[in-house]
Amino acid sequence: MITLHTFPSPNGRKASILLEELGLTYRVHRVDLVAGENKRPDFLAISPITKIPALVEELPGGRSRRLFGSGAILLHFSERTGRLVPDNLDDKAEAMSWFMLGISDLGPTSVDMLRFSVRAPEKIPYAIDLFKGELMRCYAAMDERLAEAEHLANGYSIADIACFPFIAAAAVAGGGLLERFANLKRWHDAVAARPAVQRGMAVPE
Ligand SMILES: N[C@@H](CCC(=O)N[C@@H](CS)C(=O)NCC(=O)O)C(=O)O
Repeated sequence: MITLHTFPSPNGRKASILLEELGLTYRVHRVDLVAGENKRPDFLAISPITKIPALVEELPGGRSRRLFGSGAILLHFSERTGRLVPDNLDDKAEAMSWFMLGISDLGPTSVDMLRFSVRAPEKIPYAIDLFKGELMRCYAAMDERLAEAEHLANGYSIADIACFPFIAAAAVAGGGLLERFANLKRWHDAVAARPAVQRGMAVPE
């Protein structure tokens, strides 16, 4: 059995979308980040950085395996099942490149943009302009790629899952993002229509 420790956020939803796409049975433990549940010793033992998503897999013989971070979770299960990642080395290289853009550029930059433009007590124009510019670079790169390809790699893969929740969050936040990037909108709407994505986006309820 798999227990997913998560919270309603884009990083958490990458993990739940993946588990739904793979049809794996899992239970959900909602970690209340607002109440600081992520700082408790039992959660620290699963996620040393005290961030969700994290996951525990019970294995035969009473053993268990932990995984923390959306990137590690996506890579582990795609490798274990041989699904959601292309076999062909050229296609896999493309998939890994977009996967890493989602994990190391789009995700952190989206969070930093929110922090500096909304949450910061003092609005620092340099920081807001910097993260806005970086975010536009991510959106423009994805939009250009999606002008020539249906998905970020050749076929739906963990690259799409690594990026989708942050694009969905930006779409919900407004600001006309999807109106400015037509290919990104077409891709967003197609991914959002997948039943497994809809189930994963609703976790935790
Ligand atoms: N690199 C991690 C980042 C995870 C992350 O930032 N999680 C946030 C919620 S989206 C969190 O747990 N924040 C709690 C905290 O910072 O204390 C990933 O890709 O999963």
